[in-house]
Amino acid sequence: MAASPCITTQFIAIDDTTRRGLVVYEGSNCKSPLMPSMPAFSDTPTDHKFYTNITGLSTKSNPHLNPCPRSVDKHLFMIFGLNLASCPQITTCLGPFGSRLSASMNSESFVLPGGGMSLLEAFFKGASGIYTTDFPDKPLVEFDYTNQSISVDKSFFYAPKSTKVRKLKFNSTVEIVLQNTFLVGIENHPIHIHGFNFYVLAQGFGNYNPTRDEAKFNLVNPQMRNTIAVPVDGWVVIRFRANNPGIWLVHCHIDAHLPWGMTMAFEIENGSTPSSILPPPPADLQSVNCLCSWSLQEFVNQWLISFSGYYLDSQNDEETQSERVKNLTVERLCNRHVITAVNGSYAGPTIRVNEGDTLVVHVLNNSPHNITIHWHGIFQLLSGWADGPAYVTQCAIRPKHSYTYRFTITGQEGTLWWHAHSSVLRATVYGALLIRPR
Ligand SMILES: [Cu+2]
Repeated sequence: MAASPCITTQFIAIDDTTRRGLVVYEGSNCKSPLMPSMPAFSDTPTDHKFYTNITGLSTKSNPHLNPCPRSVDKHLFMIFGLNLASCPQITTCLGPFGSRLSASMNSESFVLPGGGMSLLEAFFKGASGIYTTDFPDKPLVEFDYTNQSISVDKSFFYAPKSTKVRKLKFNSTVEIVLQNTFLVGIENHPIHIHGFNFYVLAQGFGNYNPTRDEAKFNLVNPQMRNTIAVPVDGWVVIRFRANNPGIWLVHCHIDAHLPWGMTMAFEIENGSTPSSILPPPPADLQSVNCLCSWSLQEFVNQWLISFSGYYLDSQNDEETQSERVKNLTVERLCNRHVITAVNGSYAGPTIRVNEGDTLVVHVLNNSPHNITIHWHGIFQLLSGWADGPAYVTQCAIRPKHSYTYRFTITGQEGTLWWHAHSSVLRATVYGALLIRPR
């Protein structure tokens, strides 16, 4: 088995070594296995062929499967790409034209809220001034999204900074065209939706064309995902049911692109029955940092401590996990780094649960950074307070403070992961979350 990275951007250095592993069966006398021929790092057609050939499980092999919605209440069209932002005074910025890199969805560059509370707290309290609900259903201006010349067209460089969300009715069915663009940078973007799995109906290249491309929809056994890599020069159509009230972040999962603004959020309204209304927050929500401050300096400092190694001392308990997040000095390849890790380990502890379990995780922040933990791919039905993205569903846990994540894992099983969702700390603060059948 051999593995190499798949990367489409041309502007950053990558570790381009090939990893090889050898499995030797008992009784085998093969001494010199053949090295498979590997695709180029940016071989999008091969990558695309692999991903689009995956189909979903049948209801027989997945007892939790809800059928793909056949009708659509709300159609959205989202474009995304990189942008530039002006450089603050007395600062040197290393982006093109001396500017700072930025990013957007539908030409809105998302900023995390100030104002003393998270988006979810503002939703719960009906507070105004934290966010607005006018995220556009489609790009305000239509253009040739996958025409390479737009990457150098200055009229597309800048996107306004805003905290705009899109309201959705409880239980409505939503279809989204995710359209990649050639804005400033040319790159594959893995788009993640918090709180939901979605069906992938079709994927393709160029600009999405409903007349031509709806015929390609797989409504029989589509892939079900929580994150989809939208290829360079390509698009993906997804569908899901908005059956969970609260605020759910949608963002590119490349570490830098989220804080640059390739982000939006859904506000899913409460339903009309007690079982479809977001419950009040847990009591310890107030112990976290509700100044909601967010600065680029924090981002830059934390970037510098990322990408290193660790040490593990897991205290696995199937029902209650205690995570102690702190900084460690580690040595890898003769270099010494300070990194942030959980329970002294890299990767962090594996959490094993059964479907239907309630998981309780106490996070004690002994690191010098604000931190939160996200449970990637967990539906968080009526437990949005435990979802974790900083300043979205909670304010960050300050150094020397704690917060308890408590949620019931309902209707899903398989291998997921947990990771920090504050700044770029997920580069070292993460681990596996294994959900076994009940
Ligand atoms: Cu991205």
